[in-house]
Amino acid sequence: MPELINITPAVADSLRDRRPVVALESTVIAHGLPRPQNLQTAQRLQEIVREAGAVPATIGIIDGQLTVGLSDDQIQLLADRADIRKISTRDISLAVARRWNGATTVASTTWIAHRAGIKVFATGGIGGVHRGSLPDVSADLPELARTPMIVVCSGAKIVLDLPATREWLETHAVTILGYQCDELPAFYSQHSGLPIDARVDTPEEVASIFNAQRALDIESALLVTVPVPAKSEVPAEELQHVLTTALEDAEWKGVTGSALTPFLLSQMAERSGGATLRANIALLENNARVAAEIARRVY
Ligand code: PSU
Ligand code: MN
Repeated sequence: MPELINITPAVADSLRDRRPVVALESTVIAHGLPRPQNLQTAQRLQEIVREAGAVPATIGIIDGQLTVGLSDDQIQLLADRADIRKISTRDISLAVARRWNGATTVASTTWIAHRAGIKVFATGGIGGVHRGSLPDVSADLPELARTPMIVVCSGAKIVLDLPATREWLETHAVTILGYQCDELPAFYSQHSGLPIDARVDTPEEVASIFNAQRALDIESALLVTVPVPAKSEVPAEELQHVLTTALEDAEWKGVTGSALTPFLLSQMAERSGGATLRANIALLENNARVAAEIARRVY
């Protein structure tokens, strides 16, 4: 299996020398953000990780190769082409056997990054329990429940049923830290009204909790939730309106499965005049920086 994972030299050298590495996902590039902001953001996230003293490892699938540390050309391919598949954990074997080009979600990025030996992963918002009539639970959740890794995010995406998502994580023993905050962030907003398990104020505190988890052989992820920077937060009233409209649209058009999250994100960006898009990019950048600072304290 390890031969199926192609770890590029810069990342492999860092892992061997125990220097800090931060994994980044590619679904946000291919399906989460519009062009051209998607490519710009992917490049910017890598720069931010480097500036903060860690090595970025953007993960994706090129011609069936699970790749840890995509090159600039490979990132561009995932950003530009319209036929890039969204690969969750269940699709990894299909992508390998059929030599697909694919973008990896939080679930599949976590799966691959852990097997490559990476301990810290930064993303925007994780998937979770969807609202609506179908019981639709993102594969991100079970993957977090069975992978010992630090995942830095701004909570679960606001399109989801946040209380149900929070309950799911509690049931499956995923510890949720609030990074310099006292409640669970709600993606484009700083506030959800939902509890975290503990507040932390420094990367050292995150590292010490992760070390305790490792010593105890706890198999689940440590979720570090970071609020969107205040100046980029979308005001609650504005958000509520675009969110309700996007959810109704999805229901009418019958959008389900892996197409649902990308549909809702793009609808909200369009209807908010780009406000949700700016918030999404700001929180992604901030999370990449926090993740790099944590990675420097985790060995
Ligand atoms: N965070 C963002 N934008 C995104 C995603 C996360 O800021 O597009 C992606 C992640 O890859 C996550 C996926 O795993 O959305 C969830 O999709 P689904 O609900 O279909 O599992
Ligand atoms: Mn789903």
